Amino acid sequence: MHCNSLMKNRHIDLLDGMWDFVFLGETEAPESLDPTEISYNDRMPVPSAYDAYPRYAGVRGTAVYRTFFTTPPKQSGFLRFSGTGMWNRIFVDGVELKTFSLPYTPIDLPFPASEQSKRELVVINDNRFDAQRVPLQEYYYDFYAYGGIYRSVEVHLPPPLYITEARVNPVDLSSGDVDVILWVNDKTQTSLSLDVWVDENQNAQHEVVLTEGVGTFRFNIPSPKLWTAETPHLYQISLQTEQDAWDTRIGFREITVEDGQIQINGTPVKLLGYCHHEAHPQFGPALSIQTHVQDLQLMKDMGCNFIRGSHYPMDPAFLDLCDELGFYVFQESLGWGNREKNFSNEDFHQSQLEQTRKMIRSSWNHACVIIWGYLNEGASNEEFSGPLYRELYELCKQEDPTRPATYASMYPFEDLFFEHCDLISINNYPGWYAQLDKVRPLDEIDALFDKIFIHLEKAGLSHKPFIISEIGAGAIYGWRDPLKAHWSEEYQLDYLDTICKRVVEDQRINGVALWQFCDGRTYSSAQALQRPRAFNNKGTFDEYRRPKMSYAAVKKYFTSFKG
Ligand code: ADA
Repeated sequence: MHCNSLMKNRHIDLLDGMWDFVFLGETEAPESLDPTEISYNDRMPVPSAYDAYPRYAGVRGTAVYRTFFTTPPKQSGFLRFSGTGMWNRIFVDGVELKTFSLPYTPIDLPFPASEQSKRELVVINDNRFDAQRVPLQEYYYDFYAYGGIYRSVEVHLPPPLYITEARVNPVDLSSGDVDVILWVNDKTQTSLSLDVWVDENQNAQHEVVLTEGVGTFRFNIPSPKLWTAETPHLYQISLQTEQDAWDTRIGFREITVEDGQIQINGTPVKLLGYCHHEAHPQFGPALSIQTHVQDLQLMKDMGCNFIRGSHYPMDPAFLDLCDELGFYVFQESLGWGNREKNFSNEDFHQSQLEQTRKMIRSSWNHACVIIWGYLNEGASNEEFSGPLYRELYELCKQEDPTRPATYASMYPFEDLFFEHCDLISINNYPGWYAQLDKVRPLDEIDALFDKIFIHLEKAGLSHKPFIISEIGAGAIYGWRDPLKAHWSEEYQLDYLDTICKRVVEDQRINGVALWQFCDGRTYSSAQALQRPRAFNNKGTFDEYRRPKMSYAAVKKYFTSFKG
C-alpha cells in the first residue's frame, strides 16, 4: 500500500519570480541568436507580458528571459510552460529544447540530465507578427497581442518511470464507475501496479496492462456526489505507484446534447454568462489568481453559470477556479476572423490542429469544461476553409467523445459547416453594427433572432442546440447621455436588457455568452478608429472591473432565471 502524499516522488518547483531580462529590439534573425552570448540589463517578473510594463510598453521585437533552477546531478525532468506569447525558443544549459509558437497553450518540454545541479533556463521570446514564425496570430485580431511568459513556469523532476498524462473519466453517474486511460514515459513497460486514492481514502489496487506506454482501467466511487455549476463537488484523485503519484481533480457530470437541448446530468440547462478575455490594462494577459477570483465572483454575483474563454485556451489556474466555484466553460483554441490567406497556409493549418489537441489534452480532466471550440469567426461561409473545420471537429471527437464541439460562427444564414458541430453558436451584433441608419436600432435584436430560427428550421437544423456565443454593445465607462446614444452606458443598458430578456424567455436559445465581461485593450493601429481609447469597450465592466449601468440589467435577468 502506498501512502496518500500528494506528488510524493515527483518534485515540482515553481519558477515564478524575478528573472533576468533584456529587450533586444528588432533583431534580424531571432532563430540564430546564441543564448550564451546575451547580456542582461534588467529584471522582469514571470509571469509577465513584458510589453505591458511602462518601460517596454507597446514595443515589438526580441526579448530574452533567464533564470536558474536546481536539479540533483544526473536528474532529467520537464519544464511546464502554462502559457506564452508569441514565439519562443527555450534553452536549458545552452541546449535548445524547442522552438514553438502556440500562444496561450500549455506545453511540457523534457530536458536532459546534467552533472551539474545548477541549471540555466533561457527563453528567447519574440512578439512580432510574422505569418511563418507566428502563424496563429494576426495583427488584426481584436485583442492586443503581447509578448512574454504570461503564465506560471514549473520544473518537474519525476521518478524514472512516471505517468505523463491520465484522463480520468466518470462514465456512470449512478454506479460511480470511473474509466482511466493513462500514458507513461517508458513505452517498453508492459504493466504498472498502482493504487487509486480518492480524497483521503485508498480506493483500490490495479495491475494495469500497458501497450506502447498506454493503459486503461476502471475504478468506482460509490454513490458519487454530482458536479454542477450550482453544486461543484470535486473529488481529489491520486494514482500512486511505487515511484510516482499523479494527481488531479474530477467532477461527476455528464454532458448530453439532445432534442435541441444541452443537458448536464440529464437536466436541460440554459447557459448564462460572458465571453471572458484574460486581460488587464496594467498586466495584459498575465493575470494573477487574485484577478481571476475577482472576475469569477463578479460573474457569480450576476447569476452567471457560463464563461466562453475567448479566444484562446484559458489559464489552467482559471479553470481550476471554475471547477471549484462552479462555471460551465466553453474552452476554445486561438483563432479570430481567419480568412483564405490563413486557411491556405499549411503552418496555420497544422498549428491549429496542434494547439487544439494540446488544449484538449491539458484541460481534459476539468469538470468545468463542457464545450470545445475553435476558429472564432473564421470563414465558415467559404469552401476553402472546409478541410480545417472538418478536421478540427474530428480531432475534438477523437480526443474527447464526451463533450460537444462547436465554433462561433458569424454567418447564421450562409454558414457551410453546421453539420460539423454539435451545437450552433452564433456571434452577432444586431442594433450595434446596425443595418439601418436609425437612432437606437434596438428592434433589430429580436428581429434577427426570429429570422435565424426560421432559417435554421428550414435548413433542418432545429434539432441542434443554439447558443449566442457573442452579442453586445460598447459603452464608455462613465459616459452618461440623456439621448442614450451609441457608446453611452444607457444604450448598453437598454441593449443588454433587450437581449437578456429574450434569452431567458426564449426556449430555443440554450445559452448566451455576452460580449464581453470587461473592456480590453485592442489594436494599436488605425483600426482603433472604431475602438475608442484603443479598447474594445463592450465590457459590462471597464478594464479595472468597475461596473457600468448594464450590470444591473444582466444581474436582474440572470439571477431571476428559474429554468
Ligand atoms: C467579434 C469578435 C470579438 C469582438 C467583437 C466586436 O464577434 O469575435 O472578438 O471583436 O466581434 O467587438 O465586434
